[in-house]
Amino acid sequence: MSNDYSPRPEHKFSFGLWTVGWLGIDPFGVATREPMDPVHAVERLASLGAWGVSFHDDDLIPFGADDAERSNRIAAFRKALDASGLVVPMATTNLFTHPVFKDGAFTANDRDIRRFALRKVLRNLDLAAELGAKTYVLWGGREGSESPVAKDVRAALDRYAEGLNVLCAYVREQGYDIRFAIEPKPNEPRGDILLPTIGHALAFITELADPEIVGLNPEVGHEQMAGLSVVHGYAQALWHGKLFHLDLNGQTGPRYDQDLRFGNGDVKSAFLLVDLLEGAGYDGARHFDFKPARTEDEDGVWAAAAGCMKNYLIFKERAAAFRADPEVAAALAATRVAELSEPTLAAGESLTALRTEEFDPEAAAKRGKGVELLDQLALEHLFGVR
Ligand code: GLT
Ligand code: MN
Ligand code: MN
Repeated sequence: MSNDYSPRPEHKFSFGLWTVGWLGIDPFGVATREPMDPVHAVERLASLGAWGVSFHDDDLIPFGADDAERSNRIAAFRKALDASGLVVPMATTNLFTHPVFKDGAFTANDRDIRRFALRKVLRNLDLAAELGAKTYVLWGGREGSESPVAKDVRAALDRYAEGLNVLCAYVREQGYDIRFAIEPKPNEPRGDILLPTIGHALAFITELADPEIVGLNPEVGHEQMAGLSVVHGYAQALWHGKLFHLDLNGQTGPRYDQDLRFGNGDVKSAFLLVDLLEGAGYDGARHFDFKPARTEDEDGVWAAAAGCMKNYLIFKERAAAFRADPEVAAALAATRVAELSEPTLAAGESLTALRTEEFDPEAAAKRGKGVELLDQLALEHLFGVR
């Protein structure tokens, strides 16, 4: 087992400013930490071995700031990026904190609020392009309802699609090298959020005017909040060519959005997700969207950020060991995993050949599938005992 789990820029680890900068405010308590200067966050992330930093407009420029303050903040951030070598792979818009968005942004019933939301995104898209971001995330946390009586869901989806169509057309018109990534979440802060899962979002994208530049930013914990398999969900996003970006974190089953450090929570899913991403050659950002526990001071924040990256590298090394183990190869062969890649019909084969084939279902039904042994080997590699 190798012991070099030191993160380096080529690993493409990135963090949202809002993650390490989370103040620890929750529905029951006030902040437990001081606000963090984005410049400080950039410096510390770079020194830990991260590659990138992402931001919401309001993480960088306080809501309502005047033009002078806006330029100063952007200039300081840019200077820190240049000095540290950190890049901005992704940016996004805060369409959820200010009370104006309490009934949604792109899908607010009030048309003037929807128009304001679009203006806010357009403005930050210009900044994202200026800072070199290639992905623009859309997390519609406030797009939803507590009562479907007060929200015409079909009209809301029309307006959601309209908003995305406007943004795609703008990006094309400006010649920006930016793609959009929708982040699904089933609930919280709304009782029910629109586009609640990877599957809903994938279906929605097919109805857009320019589906090519719209994909997904799935978050580990959000799929688990919906009680779904993270590995199945990410694999399907990959299959559709829509895994544009991702949010790595931890969650323990369906409950409130825990945003645990990556590796905490459902360890097995985290390990198998890294195995999937590395095996599929995913080459985008390994972006962490987590909240350092409210119990922590700033040292704890950096311990958590370092832990996210280290855990990813441990899982990556464990997955490589699992894949290289001859006993695993034999177990995989016994479960016929590779056989699934063989088309069910041979090229040009007639249905007559299929329909007249000899087959003994009783004998086939008796075959054991060898899953328990294979899964046990995966766990032993994860535990580090092989
Ligand atoms: C917010 C949310 C996240 C989203 C971010 C993007 S902000 O913290 O909980 O899941 O990824 O807007
Ligand atoms: Mn979350
Ligand atoms: Mn997220």
